[in-house]
Amino acid sequence: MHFRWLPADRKRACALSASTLSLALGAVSAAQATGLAVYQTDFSSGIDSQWSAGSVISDASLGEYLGNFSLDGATTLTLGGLPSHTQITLSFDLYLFSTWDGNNAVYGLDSFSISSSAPAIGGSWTFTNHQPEGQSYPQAVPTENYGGLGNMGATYVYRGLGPLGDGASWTAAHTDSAFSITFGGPTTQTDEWWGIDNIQVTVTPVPEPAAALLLIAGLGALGVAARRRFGSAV
Ligand SMILES: [Ca+2]
Ligand SMILES: [Ca+2]
Repeated sequence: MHFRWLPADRKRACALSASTLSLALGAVSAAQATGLAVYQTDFSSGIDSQWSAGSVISDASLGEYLGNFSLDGATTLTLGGLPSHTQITLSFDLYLFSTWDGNNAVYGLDSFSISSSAPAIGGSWTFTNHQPEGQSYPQAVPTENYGGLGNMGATYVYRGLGPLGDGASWTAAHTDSAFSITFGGPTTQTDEWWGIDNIQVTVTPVPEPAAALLLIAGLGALGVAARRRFGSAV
């Protein structure tokens, strides 16, 4: 920012005002952007009462996770009393066991789905853990992708099963004080199984009224200071 047409004292005042304003706005936008964790578990302490089904499985390489669900199994996490918020974000890991057959018409479809009270967080996809069978994920069936490990029967670990691929999370506009998410659901097959782990739900809080009032008060104080410094011309 340049103030070369102003006297030196006004340059300092404007620079101070601009930096103070940007700090105030920055504080509000940071509060808006920061996610507030409302639920998280790695199942190392067992299963919480918010889950409708599942057992904690202890695996030598995966540690504790919630499982084992057959292809047509399901479990629902229900959260209530969420603080006022504008967005909700979900992240979780998915473990696939046995021989998932993806889009194979004979041994499939082997699919996994999620559905939630935030419609934008949901979907159904096929998975395979061996080629040459194709899977739809991260697209919808019947899209063919070949992301299998090439090792039939290998445990397929998705660290962050997101809408656009591995290593991602789900975010949706959401304001309700309750949120529920169902993992799994009806399928035509039952002969593979899966588990989930490292569940995290965060919300983007509505800016506190106090923060907004503080910003307005700060802007008012800046205006008073400017009038005192520059006289009544403003
Ligand atoms: Ca775990
Ligand atoms: Ca199968």
